[in-house]
Amino acid sequence: MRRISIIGLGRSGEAAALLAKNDGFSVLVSDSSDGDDVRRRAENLSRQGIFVEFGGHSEKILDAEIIVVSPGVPLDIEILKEAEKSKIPVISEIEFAYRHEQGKVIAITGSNGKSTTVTLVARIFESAGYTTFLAGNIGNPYSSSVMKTSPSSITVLELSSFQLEAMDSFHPCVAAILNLSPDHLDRYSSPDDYFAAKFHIFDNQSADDYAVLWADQKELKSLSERIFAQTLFFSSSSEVKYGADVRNNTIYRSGEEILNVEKLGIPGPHNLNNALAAVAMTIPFDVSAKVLGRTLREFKGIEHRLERFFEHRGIIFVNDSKATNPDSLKYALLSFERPIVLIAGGYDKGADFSGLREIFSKRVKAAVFTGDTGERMAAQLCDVADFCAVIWEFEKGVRRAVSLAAEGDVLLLSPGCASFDQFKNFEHRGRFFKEIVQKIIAERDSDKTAKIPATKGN
Ligand code: UMA
Ligand code: ADP
Repeated sequence: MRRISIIGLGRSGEAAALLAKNDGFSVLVSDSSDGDDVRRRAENLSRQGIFVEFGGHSEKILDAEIIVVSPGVPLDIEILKEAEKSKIPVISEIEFAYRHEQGKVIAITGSNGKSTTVTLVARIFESAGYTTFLAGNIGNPYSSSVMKTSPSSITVLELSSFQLEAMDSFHPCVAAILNLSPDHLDRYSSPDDYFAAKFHIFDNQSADDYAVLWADQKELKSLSERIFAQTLFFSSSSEVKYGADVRNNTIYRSGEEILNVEKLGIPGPHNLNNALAAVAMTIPFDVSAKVLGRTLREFKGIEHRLERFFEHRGIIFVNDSKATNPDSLKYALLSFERPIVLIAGGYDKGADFSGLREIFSKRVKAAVFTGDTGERMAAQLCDVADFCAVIWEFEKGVRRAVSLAAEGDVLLLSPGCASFDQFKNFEHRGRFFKEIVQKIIAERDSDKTAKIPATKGN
């Protein structure tokens, strides 16, 4: 029997194990942790005849003809070095799933805007009548949906830099890099290393395929010389012949009018770029201007991305928990005209926040820095905000920020950092933030009510 080893028993590892079992492999899954989530998944897989080890990676992994790695597993761990010595091929979960793909793949990467753009692209193709699957970094492992694909289906894949490592035959017919800014410096030795992982998205493309790039970013424009596919550009500041641009405040697709910018359902300059990227990606397919325009109007974005979830006494409350690097925080600050009371900070990925000084001085009325990066962010930014506080504990930080907001302000959670110092993930942080805000407001309102003397009845 053919043997396969899978490293990491998170969402990707579990899905890859089931796919491999379905292929007829004898499957071993190995996880370095022995936490509750791993044990729960291990129980599920064991019931289906899949062998699982946890609490460490043993040499048993090497008794396989192929090793599949989950995205969160760095490729330089000891057991993978052993695998390399033994010449056992190591591939990513995405590459493994792709080997089962029956239809076309649109793959999207970039430092920011991936989830918003893949969701929008999937909506557009669904509206145009295509059988569409949405998978990858967005949270649905590709291995879970790939067996449902058919020659006429389209899979829209969100790919992180981690997922683009250890690729081999992966070949999307449309591949896009939305933008590049430094991130994940806890895993990569330099921004260039991280960018290089992203460039793998174009590796297997040929002249029949399409590469979609942001024309306004110099590094991406110059990349087009190294691409074999046909290039489609998108730009909000200059005209492009093939691709998507803005003319007279209207979105165009290769010269064809699509929608007035004011009617776009998602706010902010960054979301205009995401929408333009999505428009460019429809060029190789049969998607009418009418369907495209309607979907761009109706799509209102996704949870935890500049999500206006509440308005109270003239203060707008916004949850941007998915802002996990300095660039996404910058765009959040650019998206509001009102004074901003900001809650930022979180898990330390080694990012540098000094590039935000100018925008801070213009837009931030008060900043509360929380979590592991709080002190460092404060050292880089406090002197340019009107008011600044450092409070490690998230809930206490939110309470302080709410006390600083007044009518006409935006109270914005846009951490600029990952969440793992105090939360399971960015969704957990965003949901907690929304709950705690409602609780604080309810407490304040009931306090005020208690202080109003009861009116005398007659
Ligand atoms: N593990 C090992 N050995 C190691 C390191 C980790 O066994 O050396 C184990 C951990 O103990 C854990 C498991 O690996 O049990 C976790 O694997 P994973 O981190 O790959 O997590 P998954 O649940 O499979 O989720 C992954 C993506 N996670 C990461 O890239 C960190 C999810 O992206 C993705 O949605 C999912 O696959 C489905 O494709 C999340 C993410 O944070 C949202 N992505 C980063 C981001 O967006 O910034 C890149
Ligand atoms: P990703 O999946 O790449 O993390 P998301 O769509 O989830 O992207 O958005 C993550 C964060 O980045 C949010 O705070 C969002 O407001 C911001 N953002 C979205 N699109 C862009 C963009 N094109 N450029 C910069 N920031 C962006």
